[in-house]
Amino acid sequence: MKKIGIIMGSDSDLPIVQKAVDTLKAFDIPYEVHIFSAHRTPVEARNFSVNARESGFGAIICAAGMAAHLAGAIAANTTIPVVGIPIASGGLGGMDALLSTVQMPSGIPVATVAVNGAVNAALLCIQMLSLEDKELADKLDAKRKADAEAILTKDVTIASQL
Ligand code: RP5
Repeated sequence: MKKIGIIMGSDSDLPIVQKAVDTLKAFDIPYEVHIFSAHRTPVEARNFSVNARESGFGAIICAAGMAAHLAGAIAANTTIPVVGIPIASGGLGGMDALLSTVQMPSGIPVATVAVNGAVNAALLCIQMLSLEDKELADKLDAKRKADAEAILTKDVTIASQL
């Protein structure tokens, strides 16, 4: 199975990024985690991206806040899928990172999830891997079913309580 790269711009992003790691772990997906910054360590970020396909990555998750150019900078140097997580850090509540991550020029796509949307970033990557992996597709179906059942249980509980 291909592995998923998880890159964050700073270790201060880790509390959010941890949710992506936990989601990949729950599905037994191989992954590698790094701190690379488009601004502070651009050479290392570029090297990772340039070598990502031959290193066995199937997709790369990039999490960054503020002037969040990480996902775009990584996407500029690879044609494997890049998923961006805008992180709410700094004084603008993540709107800065959202716009910096999502507004990519035509030709260099970044699939941007919600601000702090780390779980969906991981699930999106798992869904990509599941295209060639029936067992993984079945696990995704089972999770959807379990999630729906959990909500239906809450519905019954709340209807009886209020
Ligand atoms: C971004 O700047 C990082 O992704 C982080 O969200 C933000 C602040 O970084 P630190 O100053 O906490 O290292 O590059």
